[in-house]
Amino acid sequence: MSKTIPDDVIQRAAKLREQIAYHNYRYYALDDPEIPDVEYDRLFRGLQELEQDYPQLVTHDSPTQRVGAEPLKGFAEVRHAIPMLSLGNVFSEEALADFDRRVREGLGVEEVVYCVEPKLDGLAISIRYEDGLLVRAATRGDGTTGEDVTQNVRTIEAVPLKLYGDAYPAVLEVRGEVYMPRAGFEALNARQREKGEKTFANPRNAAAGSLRQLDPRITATRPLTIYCYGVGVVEGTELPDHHYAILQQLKEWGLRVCPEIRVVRGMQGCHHYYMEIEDKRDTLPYDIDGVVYKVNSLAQQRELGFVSRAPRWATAHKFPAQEEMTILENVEWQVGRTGALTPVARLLPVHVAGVMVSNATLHNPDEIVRKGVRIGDTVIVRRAGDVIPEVVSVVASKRPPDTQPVETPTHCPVCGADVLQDEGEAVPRCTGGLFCSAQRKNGIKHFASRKAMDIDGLGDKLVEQLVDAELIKDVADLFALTREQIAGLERMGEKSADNLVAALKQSKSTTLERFLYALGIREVGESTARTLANYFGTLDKVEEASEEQLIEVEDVGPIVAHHIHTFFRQPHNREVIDKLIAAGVHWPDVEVVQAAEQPLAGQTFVLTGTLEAMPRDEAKAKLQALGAKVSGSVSKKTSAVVAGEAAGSKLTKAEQLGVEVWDEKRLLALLNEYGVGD
Ligand code: 9MJ
Repeated sequence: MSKTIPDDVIQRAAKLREQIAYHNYRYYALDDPEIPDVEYDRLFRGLQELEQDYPQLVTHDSPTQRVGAEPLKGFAEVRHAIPMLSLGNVFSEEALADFDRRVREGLGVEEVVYCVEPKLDGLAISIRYEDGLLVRAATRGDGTTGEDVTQNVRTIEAVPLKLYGDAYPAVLEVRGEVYMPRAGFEALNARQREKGEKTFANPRNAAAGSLRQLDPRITATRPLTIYCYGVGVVEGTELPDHHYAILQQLKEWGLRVCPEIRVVRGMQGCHHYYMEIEDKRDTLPYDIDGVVYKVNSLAQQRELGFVSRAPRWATAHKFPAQEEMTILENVEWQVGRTGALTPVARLLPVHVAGVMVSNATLHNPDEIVRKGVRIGDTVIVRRAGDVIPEVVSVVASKRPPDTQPVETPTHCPVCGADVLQDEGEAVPRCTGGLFCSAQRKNGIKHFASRKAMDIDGLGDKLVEQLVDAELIKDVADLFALTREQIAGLERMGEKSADNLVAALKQSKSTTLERFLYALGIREVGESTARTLANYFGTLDKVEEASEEQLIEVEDVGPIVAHHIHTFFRQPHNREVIDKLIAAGVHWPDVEVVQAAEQPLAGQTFVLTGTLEAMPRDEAKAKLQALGAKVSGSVSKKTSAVVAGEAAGSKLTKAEQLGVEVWDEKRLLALLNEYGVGD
């Protein structure tokens, strides 16, 4: 016997569902949450508790009922009443011009207005709502028939089980892309690795594998989400007559639509958009493989019609492929500044996104095992943006019979010292220390680099020549170099020797944070070096600090503290530091400002565009000195975006999110207020 439900409980449950629906709408559709996550969780748990006490309250569309069903034996087929389209492709500006010309000629107009969208790299899906309730979700399949993945799609929190509001059509099929954001993908792979389970080669495969699970409880643990970009069957209500307006309408019903979607004029507008998105590609939180152009007017879409399954009114403009196949010819081990051995794949050269690639990183021995890479294998290499190309996976079906295993060396390939891998460490290391010329060379390269001592003209090749010619053994020897010694080297003339001597002299005047960073202490990057400089103020205090004192510093944990402490306990390191100071390397002491006294503590700024008064790096350093964080991307947490000349997408994002936008004058006024303006 189930107990009767008191009226106030019914009302409370209804109220909670209404609140949860509203906050889901704010969070997913508007990307503008009104309440913190903990408050949302409280509402959700409140509803769960009521439903536990009164199971009759549970409805199929309750937000608590995402994962319910038992595993399936297989997926049923679903016929799409309106086929799911495929898109034609263009790969060049010329092909885009052809597409636009065909559209203009087909319509007999001078200029066409397009809706332009990022092309998400996920899985196309169609979700059917009847009277606002999610009744079926199907994959695209061949466009006519797909697979019924309703149980799995119900577990995606960004997909409403019930449309928001009440003005929705009796029947609505929404179409969109289910995808896995990059951060979720990385986290999923990390979890899979920990459990010793299969990892995924890229977010697309991870999304596909997650959506095609027979057990929805597994799908529910996968960080999937969705962006909607179209509709299929619609009954009972007229939708707007322009594509962009339809997408805005979908948002009103609680469906997620990509915020990068715009309306542009003509092929020029399309081309600008392509370049803007290509520029942004690496900073987007999800993978895309191009952009999509769609004629915005539905009347014009109808007029243009289809060629077989692809519409004449839309096309995809693909970015050059970031992944290609090639052969792994050998693996060599590079020795870094701290002795870390990195396996580098020597590849049969292959063009990837317009660049010839013949080397790619394999990261570390664990990754080699995880990917099952053997020498002679056909592998997939990926080159994304400015990052080093990497071997992503092996094409197992192409493995020839005579492949060789990749073995971690037992001795350093450069100096012959033992190679050891500490418990819990991902990388093996050469134990040769400064006896190893590779470690020495890389330490010196780091010391000279732009963000360290910034020694202009002292490039990697020159450091190698200097070490090989035994003109320098450590970084302090740099300052004893004479123009004659330098000019005597291959490919160096008197002029470049003079320039280098001058650059060395100039670099002696530095800052404590640069100097600390330049020392190349393990795990001490730019940001830790800055924190240490600001916290301790002088080199002596950093050198003398105990591990306990170091741990007190923000962002310094026990491991980093141990590395710093150990570094300054090595007589050799102390000697080099003394030699550097004796050679004239100097910096002003840093005025120590306690965190609480830092006037801009807790504030985050984003700098964009060109500043007139000072380079962005300098403005960044000044803001940081006052305790502010300076970030590369705009979010709702950003205190202000400082927009210089020709500011682009970050400015747009700030405007969309309602983040304060400052001009340079306002920034200077703030810096002047604290006496750091110039
Ligand atoms: C993706 N993949 O992001 C379409 N798509 O429109 C967008 N795909 C599409 N639109 C019609 N943004 C067929 C496919």
